[in-house]
Amino acid sequence: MTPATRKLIQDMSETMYAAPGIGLAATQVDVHEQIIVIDVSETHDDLKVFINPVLLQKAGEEENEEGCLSVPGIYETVRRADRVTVQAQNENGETFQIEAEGLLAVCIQHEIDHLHGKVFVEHLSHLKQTRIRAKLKKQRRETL
Ligand code: K2U
Ligand code: ZN
Repeated sequence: MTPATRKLIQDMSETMYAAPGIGLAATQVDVHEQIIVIDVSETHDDLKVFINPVLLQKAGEEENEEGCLSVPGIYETVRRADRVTVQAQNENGETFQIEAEGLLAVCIQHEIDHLHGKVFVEHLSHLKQTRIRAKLKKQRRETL
């Protein structure tokens, strides 16, 4: 773990807590490294760091209302697996595996999507995506 990566993780977790959010991917802060940070705890003191995360298994299905720091103001229901097994390295470079369910499973899938350049709106119907593009365009016009 280089000092630069340690600093990146520090910055990412601060950005996530300040948003406030429950997850953040390095690509969202314009750093193209396979790193995500997640904290779904009520007390915001259970930070999980996943380096080079890989989804080994997905099971079940659940729908959740999702938002995203990269597409502010858009909230839509997204269907995802409700249990996942993910393998990653931690801050000490050790490889670990965890089985997650519920909101943690949703967040892991949401953040790994970001690492692959995907945002949650791409899981929606084309009709909804068209409406969202129009809404974002209108938002941009209004803020200009
Ligand atoms: O990656 C991001 O954009 C951060 C999201 C992660 C996220 C969105 C939807 C569902 C799970 C994770 C932000 O944390 S959005 C804020 C938020 C806060 C509490 C619950 C859900 C979303
Ligand atoms: Zn997001």
